[in-house]
Amino acid sequence: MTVDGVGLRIHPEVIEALESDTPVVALESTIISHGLPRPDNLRVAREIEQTVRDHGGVPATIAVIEGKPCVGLSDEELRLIAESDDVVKLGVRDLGVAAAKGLHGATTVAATASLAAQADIDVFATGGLGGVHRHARDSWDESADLTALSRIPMAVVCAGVKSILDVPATLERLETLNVPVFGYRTTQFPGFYLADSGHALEWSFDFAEEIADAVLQHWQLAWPAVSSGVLIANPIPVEDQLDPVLHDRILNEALAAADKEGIAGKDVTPFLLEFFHRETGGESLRANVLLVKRNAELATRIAAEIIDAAPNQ
Ligand code: PSU
Ligand code: MN
Repeated sequence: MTVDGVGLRIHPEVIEALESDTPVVALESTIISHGLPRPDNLRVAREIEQTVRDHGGVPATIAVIEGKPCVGLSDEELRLIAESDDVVKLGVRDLGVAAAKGLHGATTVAATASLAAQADIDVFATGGLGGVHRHARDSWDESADLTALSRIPMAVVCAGVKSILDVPATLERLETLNVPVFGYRTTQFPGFYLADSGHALEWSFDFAEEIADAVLQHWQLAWPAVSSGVLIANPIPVEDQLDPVLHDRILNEALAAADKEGIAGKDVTPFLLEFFHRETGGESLRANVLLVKRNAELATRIAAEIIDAAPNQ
């Protein structure tokens, strides 16, 4: 049912899609294991995959199974990532350790983009990107998602970054790292649960075709000086966003709780996400599911346009 590549297992459906110019969209697995609450996470993971299929694409959810980086998972593997307590969160630097120790692992945006690029996938859909944490001046806590995107030519569709982060600092770092940020039908950087983070973007596009064109031109013109990714920011519609008053209250409580409990390192993001899901009584989950599916749809359309513009490149 699956094929072994060099160090990577690529699902035959994904190989076939890549060979036949069918849009392939990479999906991360940390959102399943550490970003969404059980038991909804498995259902949501399946729905995200189905969204890609509904728009004519093939999903490639990426994770590490018994030490093997896998691009495209069986339903049984998706269930393992969603339900097992033995799934560790893996950044790029953890991939070698996980392989050597034969661990099961869920990949962050950084690790997913890295493995997707090795499989020749160009487009990746997620919910929120990691970024610069608040008080990073003291903690030095900046997600490796940012440096990964500075080196991996991947078009990443997200709904911004969560307000648990320092949003303007994250945007500044993306500039330094040569990662362009495009707003899809918005001139404002989205705030994940909220349509608008309050920070303006320089570039906005209204059509997937234009985004694909700009992405391909970026990869042509920036190379070989840089081979960076592109961030496409797709806001949740205002009518579907989390109530801003509820959002601000929970955010302050979450940050205070993390501080009080001394949460540090890779545990910070999962802690804050879980706090939100628990304390908003399902509202944050509703918004999260909606925005990830919208991102999966847009990513599939961009992947199709990239193929139209540069078939079998
Ligand atoms: N932000 C979200 N949901 C998530 C994550 C971030 O809104 O699930 C996950 C992603 O996998 C992201 C990772 O790559 O957290 C970033 O973790 P860290 O801050 O430890 O780099
Ligand atoms: Mn961190």
